[in-house]
Amino acid sequence: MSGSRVPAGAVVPEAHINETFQPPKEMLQNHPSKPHLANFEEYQKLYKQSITEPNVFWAERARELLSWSKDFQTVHSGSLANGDNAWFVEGELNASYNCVDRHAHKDPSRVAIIYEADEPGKGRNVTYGELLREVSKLAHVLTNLGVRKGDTVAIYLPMIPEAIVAMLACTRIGAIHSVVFAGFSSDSLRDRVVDAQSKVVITTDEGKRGGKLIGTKKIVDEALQQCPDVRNVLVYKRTGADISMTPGRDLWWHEEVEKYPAYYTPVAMASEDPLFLLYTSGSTGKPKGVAHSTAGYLLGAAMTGKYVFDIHDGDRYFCGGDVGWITGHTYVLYAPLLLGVSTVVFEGTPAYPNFSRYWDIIEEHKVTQFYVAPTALRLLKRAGDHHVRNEMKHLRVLGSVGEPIAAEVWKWYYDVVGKGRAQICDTYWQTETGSNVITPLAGVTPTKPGSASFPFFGIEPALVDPVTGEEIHGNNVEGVLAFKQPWPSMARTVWGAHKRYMETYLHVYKGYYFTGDGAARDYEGFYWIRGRVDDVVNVSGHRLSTAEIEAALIEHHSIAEAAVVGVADELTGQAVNAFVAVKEGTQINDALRKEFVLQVRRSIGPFAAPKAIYIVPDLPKTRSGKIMRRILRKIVAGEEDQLGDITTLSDPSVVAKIIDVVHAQR
Ligand code: 6R9
Repeated sequence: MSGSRVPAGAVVPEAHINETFQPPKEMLQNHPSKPHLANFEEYQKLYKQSITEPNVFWAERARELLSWSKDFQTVHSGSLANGDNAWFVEGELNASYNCVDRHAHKDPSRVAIIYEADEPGKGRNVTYGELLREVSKLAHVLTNLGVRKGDTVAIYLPMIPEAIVAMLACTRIGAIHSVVFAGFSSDSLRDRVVDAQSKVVITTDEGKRGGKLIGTKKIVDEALQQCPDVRNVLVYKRTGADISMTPGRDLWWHEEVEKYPAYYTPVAMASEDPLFLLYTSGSTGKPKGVAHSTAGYLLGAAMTGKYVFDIHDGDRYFCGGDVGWITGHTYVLYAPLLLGVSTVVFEGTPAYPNFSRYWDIIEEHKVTQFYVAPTALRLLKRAGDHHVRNEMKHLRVLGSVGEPIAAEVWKWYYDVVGKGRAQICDTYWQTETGSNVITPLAGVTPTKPGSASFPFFGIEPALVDPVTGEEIHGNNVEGVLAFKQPWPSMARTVWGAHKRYMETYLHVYKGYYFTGDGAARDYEGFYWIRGRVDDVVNVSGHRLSTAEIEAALIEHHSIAEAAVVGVADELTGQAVNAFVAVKEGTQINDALRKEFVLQVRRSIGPFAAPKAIYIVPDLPKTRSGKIMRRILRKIVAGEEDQLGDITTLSDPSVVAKIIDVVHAQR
């Protein structure tokens, strides 16, 4: 990556650099009222204030969008350099009160959750009044199990309303939820339960997704064999399967909640008390428990819900993300419920029972905002336009998240799904940022297909020269993306590893928050996210570390060494390709390759499974033993004529052998 200035158009070679879309006229005409900002100039004015007078800006929004049991005096303290940021310091509030009670008090019959089960037609609605009762009862259950303020609770649940209830019940009593995506293996679950020191795990008997059953309780049982500190497992009956219950440890959700009253007084939490942990992959080591604070995180969710997604009273918001990832935390649960609208909780997949599933849900529930990862859009685009047969005339906003969206996919989303009536919001953010950080505001910001457009309030981006660490000023430049100011919803620490937090995010370029992504700023100031500059691969919007997959492979008794690279993939964005050197005397055959794939599925989860396994005699290494993944990347991309200098390898002849293996498997 170069930090130097380049002529207009060169930084963003995409044909789309000059293709600007204004917020669709029809979106504004069909609007139930009007966007929260009058126009782009108003965004620019407010944005400027959010950077020059952040305390004034955020204090006003925090009091407007959140309900406090005790007001704050100090808006912000600390700095990026010291990693001690604190917001709304003396304030006290409760997340579940903000998401549920205040709306239930006004209108208990308003729908909070639209549950769309895996089987079409098998869902139900949960009103704010009901949600308050469900959350309260479960709060009693957790209290009775000995969960106290500051304790973590592991949640291993599929996409059902109870996942929301469980998360909110934790926040009601001041416990920290630690949701583990129900697609993770028992080993991954075990690691997270141990790292977070969770004593209680909440799960289901089974899950149901795309017509298939998932043995969630069985996976929990396996994980807990190595979690001696877990006292209780609370099991929600989803399918009624015959499962084993360990006496004294395992309890049925439905039996427990019957014991307690349907109101529980929310516990007042300090602004900076942790709200939740969410484990995410970095370029090295074990997954990190990213920790978010209460007030700052909630404010980021509410602010982006309001301004990015243009949420208004009466809206029906559908985020297709899973609560096991940050997108599900912020945009299935917190943003829509903080703003008191209805959120769709979808248990299934976009392909079951057919490729019209999303569009049918949108039509049936008159969805106003839809939010999904490009990987799903690529799949649905490929399936054919005839599956998109619904009018979906209530749609105003179509969001994209998790990976870059290619211009053709962007346009398909705009034309075929949105019929030119909805604004596309390509939202860039991360687990660590808590909420959208570079994104259009629906109804306000002009967009270009493939660009995440402009920074959200309070986000001051900098493009940094990766070599000198100097900021690159002006437009038409490219560098690594960093942020110059703290913002309320930024992660506060890595659970039990603050040093790692400092090293990963705040000490890479002192005084900046480092994203790990490369980006360009075009001649008009639009941002274009280039993808990770570290060893993180993005498969279907799921963030994986190559190091983690390599570690999983090496656990296999036949593998001597492994190197994993991300390869461009038409459907999943990137795919995992693994190169392994096996131990002497190992029989190489297809069954062995399958075993290696299984090893990763078991160790991390099915979504991390390598798409290709290449069994090679040796890996390309420098004389100091460093694996040259760059060479492997070139070979799988079919660019073996552009390998560059390989004479620094300890054994340059392995390259030709690896090329042979790759060719033979094509
Ligand atoms: C929300 C989420 C974060 C990484 C991030 C970047 C990639 C997310 C993107 C995007 C291009 C977008 N990413 N949004 N890349 N355009 N609109 O996905 O969080 O799972 O932590 O992943 O995803 O590489 O650094 P997370």
